[in-house]
Amino acid sequence: MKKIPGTLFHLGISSSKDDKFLLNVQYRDQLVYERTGLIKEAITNEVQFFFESKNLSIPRNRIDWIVNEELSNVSSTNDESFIESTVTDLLGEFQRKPTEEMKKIILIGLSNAGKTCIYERVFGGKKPYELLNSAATKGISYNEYKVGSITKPMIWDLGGQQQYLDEYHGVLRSNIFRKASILLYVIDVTDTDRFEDAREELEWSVNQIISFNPEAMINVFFHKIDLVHDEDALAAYLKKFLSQNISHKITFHSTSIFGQSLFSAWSEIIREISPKTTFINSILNSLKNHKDVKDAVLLEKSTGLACGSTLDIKDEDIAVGMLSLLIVTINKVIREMKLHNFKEFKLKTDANYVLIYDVTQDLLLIIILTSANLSSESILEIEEIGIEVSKQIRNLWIE
Ligand SMILES: Nc1nc2c(ncn2[C@@H]2O[C@H](COP(=O)(O)OP(=O)(O)OP(=O)(O)O)[C@@H](O)[C@H]2O)c(=O)[nH]1
Ligand SMILES: [Mg+2]
Repeated sequence: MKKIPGTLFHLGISSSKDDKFLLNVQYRDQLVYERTGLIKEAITNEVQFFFESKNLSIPRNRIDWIVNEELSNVSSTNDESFIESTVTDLLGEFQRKPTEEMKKIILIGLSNAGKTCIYERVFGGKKPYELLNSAATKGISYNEYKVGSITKPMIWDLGGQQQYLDEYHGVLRSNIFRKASILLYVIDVTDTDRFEDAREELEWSVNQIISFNPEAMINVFFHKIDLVHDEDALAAYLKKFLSQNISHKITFHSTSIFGQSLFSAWSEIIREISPKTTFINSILNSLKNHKDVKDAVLLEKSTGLACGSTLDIKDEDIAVGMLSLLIVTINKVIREMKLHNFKEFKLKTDANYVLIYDVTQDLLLIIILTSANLSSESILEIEEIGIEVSKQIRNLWIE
């Protein structure tokens, strides 16, 4: 509010919808006049009429100056219309796509929790050291990603600064949570002073998403776990503390931009939301039923996410990480040596045998055998099965 010099009146302007403004005038803290839906150019006139009706004569250039001062404040703090219009654009985008293949994922948490880094590490292909100076997200950042044609998550990365959280709790609430399939709540495990705030925000977010979609999946990332000494004790404490008022099932993941934890957490999420997962799993499991096959994994090339796997969840972290590294190296060799397209790769060690097949332009099939000492007939048989299974998976995409 700005005081009108020489009077006891104050004038306030705030933005309302569609680039219109709300004008109000107070006299000794009492609201005495209010007009909504004003265009910018009409405000000075409106103020002048008001004062004329009170038989007060205030020079027009002075009113103009005060109005402009107020307007400049409105536009500098005007995140409302910025963020509201972002959400409107996102929703439009979302509604234009066939919803059965789009999955809306809400990435939310307090400021500085690490949400944007999580996205950039997995889907933006960034290295940890490239993420050390990540800037706070202004409003909502929207990203769409195609995971090996398996599923198309649409990820809303919600800036966590207080002014934005207030918006989410207010007018944007239903736009954000409506039609969302997955809540991905990120908490910075080193930010102990804000554990209680984080708990309240999680509780609120869970209630919102569930009210729109009772089937929604809730995931909590205990993030920046690399900075903690006793990871297991802290995870056990936080599980209890954060879920004290929540009855809906929550899946917890301990994550960090360093190492492989984010990739296995996301692999799990991607598999949960993909309609093709059931088929892939049954194909991979039938492969594993072969007496000489230890495990089978279907890997997405650009992210290294496992779209399907028969590995034990506890082994998957390392195995998927190592396989991704191997594949990056193979691709590099092929590129540098101009060897054209990659078809298959066989790795024999003292103890084991690994077969890698190119399935589609986004997917690789990896078969890990039980032993390196198999007869050449057995290996030949599995190689043929590998080619056949690659075909089956490819058909799943072409149909
Ligand atoms: N040690 C460590 N630091 C991390 C990790 N992830 C993110 N950070 C750091 O945390 C800071 C904040 O990361 P952001 O991803 O920008 O946080 P945000 O949750 O998106 O923040 P807002 O956009 O403001 O809501 C950055 O300085 C990152 O370098 C992690 O796994 N370990
Ligand atoms: Mg961010």
